[in-house]
Amino acid sequence: MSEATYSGFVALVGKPNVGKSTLLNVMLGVKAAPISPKPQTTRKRLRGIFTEGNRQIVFVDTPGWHEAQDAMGEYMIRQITEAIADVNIVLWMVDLRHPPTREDELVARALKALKGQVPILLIGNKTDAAKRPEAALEAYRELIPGLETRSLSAQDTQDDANLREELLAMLPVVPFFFPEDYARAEQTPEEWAAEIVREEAMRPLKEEVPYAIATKTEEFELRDNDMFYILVFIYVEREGHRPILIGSGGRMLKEIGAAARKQLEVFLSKKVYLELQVKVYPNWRKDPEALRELGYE
Ligand SMILES: Nc1nc2c(ncn2[C@@H]2O[C@H](COP(=O)(O)OP(=O)(O)OP(=O)(O)O)[C@@H](O)[C@H]2O)c(=O)[nH]1
Ligand SMILES: [Mg+2]
Repeated sequence: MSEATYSGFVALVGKPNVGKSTLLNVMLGVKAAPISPKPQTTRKRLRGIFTEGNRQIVFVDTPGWHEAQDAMGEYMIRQITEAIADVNIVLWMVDLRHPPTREDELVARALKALKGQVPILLIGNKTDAAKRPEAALEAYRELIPGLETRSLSAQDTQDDANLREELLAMLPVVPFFFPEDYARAEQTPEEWAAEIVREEAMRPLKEEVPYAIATKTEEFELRDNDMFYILVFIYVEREGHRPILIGSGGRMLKEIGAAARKQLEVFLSKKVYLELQVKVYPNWRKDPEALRELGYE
């Protein structure tokens, strides 16, 4: 007799930079999503699959909720609203280092419409760095009264394991959505490589340049010498961004490449030859057609 299976979708939602992708990665035990100290790192929703025995959680990481300024922003908001349309549990993540901001209020307004239809758990994150976490959590709680709340540090694997146990216990009896041995994130190696390059490129860049970047993997192959050859194009919005990204004597681009290659080699367990090429795609963020070409469709 086959055993019953428990399974469901859990969306990670909240304003930019609260730690949604950090939580996803720790929950999965692999680096699936890019993370950075800058807001609006995640641009696409990403499903991550955790399977243990007869229970499976499909986590859905989403971009940070903000007021869209251009076609890229509108795409990101659509990614969130589509992601939460059909999930079993919504985790609303907030940053306990400070009380709610206008962006948290924006998220709360949108989530209020879901109340009663789907369980929403308010997750207060970054307890490790918060001065007055209880007071902050109380202020967030007032935005949508009556929610269940948890406080944690997403960087703490034990905190995450505790939350995962709770979530596993909340799942309905349904067949698994993904095979037991399915990869932990629903993403091609090409997509992942492009995201890792974008993560590493965002790190040293300042002001609007990190947001003017898009990355796309053009080649990804295992060659005869048992090394992966990976070619990634980095698109910028203006000719003036090109020298900023390349850096004096090519130093910045070299450092971005070295850091990304290191991550790719860990993931692929093989040597990687990573080539980066910088391209200009004027005003791509404002152009829906350009977004599609760059993989945001
Ligand atoms: N101190 C502390 N920092 C954290 C914690 N969780 C995440 N961070 C940091 O917060 C920053 C943002 O983390 P992300 O996981 O990229 O946040 P996000 O919510 O996915 O951000 P967007 O994709 O931009 O919406 C990074 O610098 C993380 O290292 C935590 O528990 N404690
Ligand atoms: Mg993110």
